Amino acid sequence: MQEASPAIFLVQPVVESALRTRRNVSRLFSLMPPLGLVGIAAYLKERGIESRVFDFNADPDALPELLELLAREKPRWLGLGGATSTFNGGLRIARAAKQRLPGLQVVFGGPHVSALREEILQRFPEIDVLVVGEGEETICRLLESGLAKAAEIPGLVFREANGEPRFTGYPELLPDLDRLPFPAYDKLRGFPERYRLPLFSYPRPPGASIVSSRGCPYACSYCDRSVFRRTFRYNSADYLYRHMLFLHERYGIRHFAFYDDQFTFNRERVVALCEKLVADRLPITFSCAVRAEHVDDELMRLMRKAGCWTMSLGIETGDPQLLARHRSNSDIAMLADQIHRIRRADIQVKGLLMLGLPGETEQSIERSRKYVFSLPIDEFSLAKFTPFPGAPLYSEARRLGEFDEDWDRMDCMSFQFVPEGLTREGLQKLFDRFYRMHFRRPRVWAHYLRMVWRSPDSWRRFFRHGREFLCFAWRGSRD
Ligand code: B12
Ligand code: SF4
Repeated sequence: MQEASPAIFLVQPVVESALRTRRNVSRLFSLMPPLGLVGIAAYLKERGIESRVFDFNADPDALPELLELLAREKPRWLGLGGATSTFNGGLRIARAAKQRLPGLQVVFGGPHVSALREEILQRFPEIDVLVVGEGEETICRLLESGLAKAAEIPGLVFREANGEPRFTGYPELLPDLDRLPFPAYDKLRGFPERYRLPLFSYPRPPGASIVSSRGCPYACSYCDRSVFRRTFRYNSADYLYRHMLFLHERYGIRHFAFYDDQFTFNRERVVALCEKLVADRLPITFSCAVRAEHVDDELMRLMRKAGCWTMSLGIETGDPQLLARHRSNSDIAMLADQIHRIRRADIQVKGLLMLGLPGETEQSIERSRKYVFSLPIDEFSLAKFTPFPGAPLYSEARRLGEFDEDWDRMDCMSFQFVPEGLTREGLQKLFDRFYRMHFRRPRVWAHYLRMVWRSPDSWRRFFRHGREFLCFAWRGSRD
């Protein structure tokens, strides 16, 4: 049977400035599927609408092929996803595509456009329409009814006859996430082999990332929640188990990385999932991100038994005053206690930190470093704070420091924001010192040594690209 020609090409753009610099190496550290786009592709397919998916993260040189296929298959629509850092990359793809296929209509979705909405249509004439917030139902209705009916479809920003952008309001949230089909992984070229979870974050490949809930009820100052907002909806344990089983049986996935904002927010669901994993002895492992107040000893033990390998925790900063200023429910003593408990449950801990928040000082960085180094954390990641559109701090950033809003560089790998009282060079030095001192600690070396047998594939990958990694570690973060 001949396949129907696609109505839309869905594209995940890449951070273009990173491609030109050493930061491109970060793609070797980790490369994850664009779950939003393949989720939309599966949803459209259920409604009889065909699509193609291009992931420029995996294929940074795919533009000629994309343009060739556009000219041959002539879809009506080009849909682009991505965050702030990939927006300009997406724009360049849209321009080239419109030139190649005049009449092509361009729609953008994802966090960046959901946060800036009307401003985007005002500034970028090459974009025809935006999908704001949860995208599945809105894009489906747009493709079925066309731009002429845009005013009747919630979740869009479109141009009225006078050229003024108009937001039709947030769409009703999908009431039951279990009704969503599994993402269309088959639309990703080379899935799962070409995709890779972050180095040392899994015991055995292949791995896959999953997002099994939407929204977060907290309101941290640095976090953009313009897509799923402050609700919390989730897949049931049964759906999630079937999803994992599908990925295990169809693609041989052996490690699952849950990228939920709040994996354990609903305790019963995690208990039910873990009990099923234990009972059925599925030979898999998983990692997830949790908030310290949403795990307890009993849950940790069960999760460990079910295959939990690592828990990531947002620490952000070890300076109590700075933390209280930026994060809901901050209690660094409780956080420390929970980290010890997770370690005692034999689950690895990854700490997620940020440097350069408004109010940061040399002293707060030192306090943060001492706090983190006093804890049994196996790994940590130190992001350079960036005020993203949609985050509460975005509108205040210019008042609280120096903010160079260069979207291409807003990938948390350079200091686009410098808090009052510090300089960019000074911050960079403190950042380098933090990492240097981290890597001088024997427990850190012991951790990587243990990885020789705990995650041999990571070491294989490391040696295969050793030169690039070392070069990146030495200079990459300063590009
Ligand atoms: C997994 C994840 C990653 C992964 C993989 C990303 C990938 N390949 O897609 C990794 C770890 C690599 C990553 C990296 C980064 N991430 Co990230 N990430 C996430 C996370 C946790 C989940 C994304 C996801 O898959 N969600 C599930 C799907 C279903 O939702 P979705 O992608 O939003 O898609 C829906 C809608 O947005 C919309 N939609 C999306 N695309 C499109 C396209 C079209 C055409 C349409 C119509 C609709 C549409 O419809 C979809 C279905 O409802 C989100 C937070 C979150 N909870 O969403 C942050 C998030 C997207 N990341 C963020 C950031 C800041 C980053 C980094 C810059 C820094 C960092 N945190 O490390 C880097 C840079 C990435 C890059 N190169 O651009 C921010 C983005 C903020 C912003 N305004 O830019 C978020 C929102 C976190 C936050 N709350 O601040 N990230
Ligand atoms: S940082 Fe985490 S806890 Fe805070 S609002 Fe964002 S997702 Fe929620």
